[in-house]
Amino acid sequence: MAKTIIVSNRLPVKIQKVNNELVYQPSEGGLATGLGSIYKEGDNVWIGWPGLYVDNKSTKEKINDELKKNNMRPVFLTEEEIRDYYEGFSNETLWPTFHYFNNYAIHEQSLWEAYVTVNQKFCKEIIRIAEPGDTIWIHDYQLLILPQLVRYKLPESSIGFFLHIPFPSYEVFRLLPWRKELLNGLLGADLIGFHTYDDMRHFLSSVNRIVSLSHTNGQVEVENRRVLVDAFPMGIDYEKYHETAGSAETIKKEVRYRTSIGETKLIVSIDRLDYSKGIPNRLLAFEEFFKKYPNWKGKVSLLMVLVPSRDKVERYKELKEEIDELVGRINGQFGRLNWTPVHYFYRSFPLNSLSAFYRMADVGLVTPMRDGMNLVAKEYIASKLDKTGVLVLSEMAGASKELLDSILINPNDVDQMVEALNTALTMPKAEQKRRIETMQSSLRKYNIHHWVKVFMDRLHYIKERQMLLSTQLLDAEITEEISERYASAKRRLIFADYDGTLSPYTDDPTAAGPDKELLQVLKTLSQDEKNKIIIISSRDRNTLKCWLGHLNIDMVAEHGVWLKEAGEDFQLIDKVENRWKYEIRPILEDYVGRTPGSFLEEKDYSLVWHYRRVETGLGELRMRELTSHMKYLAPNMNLQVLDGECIVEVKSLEVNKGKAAGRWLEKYGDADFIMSFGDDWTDEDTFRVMPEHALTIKVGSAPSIAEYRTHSYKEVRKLLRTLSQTNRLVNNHHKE
Ligand code: GDG
Repeated sequence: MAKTIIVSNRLPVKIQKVNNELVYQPSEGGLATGLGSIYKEGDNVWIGWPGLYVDNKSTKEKINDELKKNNMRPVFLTEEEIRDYYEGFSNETLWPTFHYFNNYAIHEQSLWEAYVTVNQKFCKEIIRIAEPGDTIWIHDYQLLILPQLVRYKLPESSIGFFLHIPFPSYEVFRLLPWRKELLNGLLGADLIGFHTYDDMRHFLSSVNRIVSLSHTNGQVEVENRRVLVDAFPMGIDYEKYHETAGSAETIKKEVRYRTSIGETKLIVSIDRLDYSKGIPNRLLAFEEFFKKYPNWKGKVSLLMVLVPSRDKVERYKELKEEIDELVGRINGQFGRLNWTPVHYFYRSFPLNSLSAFYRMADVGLVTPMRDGMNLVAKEYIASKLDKTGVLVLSEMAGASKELLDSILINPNDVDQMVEALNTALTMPKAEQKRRIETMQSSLRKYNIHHWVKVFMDRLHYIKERQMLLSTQLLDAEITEEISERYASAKRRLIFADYDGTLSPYTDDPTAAGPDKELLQVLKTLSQDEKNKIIIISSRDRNTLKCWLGHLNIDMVAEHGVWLKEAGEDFQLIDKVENRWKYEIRPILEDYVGRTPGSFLEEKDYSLVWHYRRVETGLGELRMRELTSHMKYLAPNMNLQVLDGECIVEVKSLEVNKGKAAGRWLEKYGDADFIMSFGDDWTDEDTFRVMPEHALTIKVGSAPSIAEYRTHSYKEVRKLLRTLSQTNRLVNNHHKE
């Protein structure tokens, strides 16, 4: 049976050596809880580093066997790998960059190489156990290139990736020397998830600018595979936090803590010690708070838990010293014999203690400079059984997008934090209750189990979409069938669009003329008297004539306004009303004026605004503006607005490619082989008029009514070449 393979840097277990014995403790993290329901089932498995350095074989085997019983597989790391991949590239290059502390980031090739090596190690372990049909879910910034490594080895596999930390804006991400490799690595996944919409759009913009792939509704075409990018705000195990807060053990602890602290009001903050968590700013605000509101002295304390983390990294040591100093300064300045302003703990606590802190706290203070989500904010709300308490939350945390009933602050604004503390401490109970209730009902619904389900559903969705698209692919078998039909036909009609179908798109549309290969294949095909080749393009007639006029082929220019049979001149299809141009031209000219790099092209029966050379992003913005502007005007003026490859074209509804193609279908009603190629949605009009026995072939992956699909113009050429040779082979055969 197909299984799910979870992959993360750390396994959901803590292994420690106590008196030379290995002690296994399940990890309490939200991710472990959320995915627990998955990896513990059947053959499912979790792959990760067990979190400690193991130097001998027999211990490795022991760990291996023990973990196997609990559906886990270890990836062991050498001491150098722990230093360079984990502490180095992951925590000293990626972590600071992704949290906008890019001036803290180190850029060292040797660390990058270790990162690649360890990702390969993870890949090997996946390959060892993955079977066709399995789902692989990779987590977080330590494994950014793993999706692509797995994709190379298992091209058909179903791979999801979730990033737990923020994805920075393009301007920051681009600073990384390995930016391309990192993006391509991620794009090996089928689904890429982020906590927030902002992270997702930062990622898509980097993909667009760095690896030149655009997206439609969060879907990116990567080498003929559709990748879905989406936001999945991670939830917590709501019931667990809610129930723990009501447990006898927690209440017992609360009573004990309260007895030693006394009846002061309490503000609680809980974080891993990290510069991204905004701890010094929080302390500065707390200091300012007593200066601005001295009447709170003696009446409120801050209970600050900092969980030791990455203490081998210099930055973290420095931060620890800075915090120690600030706490000392505040306590020294304001403290009294019977009152401590900051209760500071540099260690971790069991869940019950944490829960007691949440219960006791009048204010939850969460002030990161950047945070992917921040689960502490959510846990604080879930633990408030009596529904009193106020959350003060940084708008730089992903959680701020959901917890709108908290007091949102900018962690760089000390004055604002001071005011927020005062507002929180004086907020009427009824108001507190209203806010907590609203947030609780949302957290209850969007919990960790919901998060896992939605992610998995989306992964299955995109896999199904990919399959749907790939079933129609023009493969070797279908090509052979087409060749046979072609060979036995008496009269053949071949309709083909030009740009994007027979030729690639270029930066300069005037430079997209046919190359030797294309001219040769068209020439060979058109020399066969059974063939009629018709190029149906939106190009102007003079360009088409200049590029292809010397061949024995028919042509349709400007979407069907002009028709030409081989050897003759272009004829106007019908008299078409053109007065609309007076009204529309000034609007398009206005867009040209506002958009450097864009230009207006005037065709006989249409106007085209080009933005191929406009700054990336600006062009798309103006295009959306212009199309919505035009789509509002168009229906009343009997016009059609087409948004194609870096163009917006406005034309009369009376002309279209299908109407033009109809002329040939009528004239050559006896044709027993009809084939039509096209890549954009104007070609759908051609497909639509084709008789049932015709072969319709879409180039690219956009939705289409065509029967078959190819990835690019190259395959169209290949097919045409095959047909032109079929032709020759058959003729030779007859001659023999
Ligand atoms: C990363 C992203 C994102 C803390 N102290 C103790 C303890 N904790 C638990 C908390 C909470 C967890 O650790 C911390 O989670 P956060 O979300 O606050 O932060 P990161 O560790 O940086 O996590 C973050 C997260 O991934 C998930 O995607 O939200 O943005 O940076 O659950 O309760 N638990 C116990 N004792 C402690 O002393 N038992």
